[in-house]
Amino acid sequence: MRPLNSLVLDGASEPLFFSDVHLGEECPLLTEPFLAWLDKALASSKTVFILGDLFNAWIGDDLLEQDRLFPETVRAARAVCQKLKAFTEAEGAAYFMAGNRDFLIGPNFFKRSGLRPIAQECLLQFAGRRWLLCHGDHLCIDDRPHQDLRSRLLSPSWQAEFLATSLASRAEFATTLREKSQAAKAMKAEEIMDVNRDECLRRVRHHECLGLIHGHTHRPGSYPMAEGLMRWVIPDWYARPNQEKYAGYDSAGFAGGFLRLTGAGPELIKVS
Ligand SMILES: [Mn+2]
Repeated sequence: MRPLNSLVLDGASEPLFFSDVHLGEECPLLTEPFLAWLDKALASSKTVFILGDLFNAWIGDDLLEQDRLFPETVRAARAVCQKLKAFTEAEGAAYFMAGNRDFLIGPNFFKRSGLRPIAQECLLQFAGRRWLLCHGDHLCIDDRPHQDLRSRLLSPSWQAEFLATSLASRAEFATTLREKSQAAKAMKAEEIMDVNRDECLRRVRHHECLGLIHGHTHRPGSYPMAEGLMRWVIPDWYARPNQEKYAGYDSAGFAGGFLRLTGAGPELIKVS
């Protein structure tokens, strides 16, 4: 299925946006609360967007056909697919944009979930306004090592070669990559891992949009750009590492959220 570069929504139903849920082995406490919120979201809108990093690591759709490797990821993925399939069969529309962790979500996953793939930069026209949707990591141009890795992992030849190896060796690769990325992150300055403001403005001007909606940076909020343009960052999801320690102020042990696009503009909704 070819990813869509643009879409027009008529404004009858306010779309919801999720990103950076990072479901998987590293955060099993998040699966149930997220699935419960997904149910609520699907009941309250006819259009849902997932703008990347739904999973902490996705090493190929054949994950779904087994139970031994990444069992929490597989369990969460099957549940997500089932919910979205029912939603899309009942006339809902659900769109998926690849993040830097789940870019290997492929045709089988799309078929099982009813999700439609959208391109890395996708224009959305809603209620007479144009928004640029992206995951966000391609805007972090000051992080050279990330951009170099990104171009390597997104190349079709690398992906074809990788997918031809065994699931077990792909799992090992993903685990090593994750460890390397965490070690590198600890060494990088905070602002290097954020989007480059000039680049954001360039992309928004290039597409003649009113603003930008993205995830990835884990800095939820709304940020004014030049010329009255706005950049909105969708909330990321995380579970508290130690529920007992934090029990005093958050018994549910997780935090997350989503963005709702209304006729008046985006709204951030945080949940915990
Ligand atoms: Mn990301």
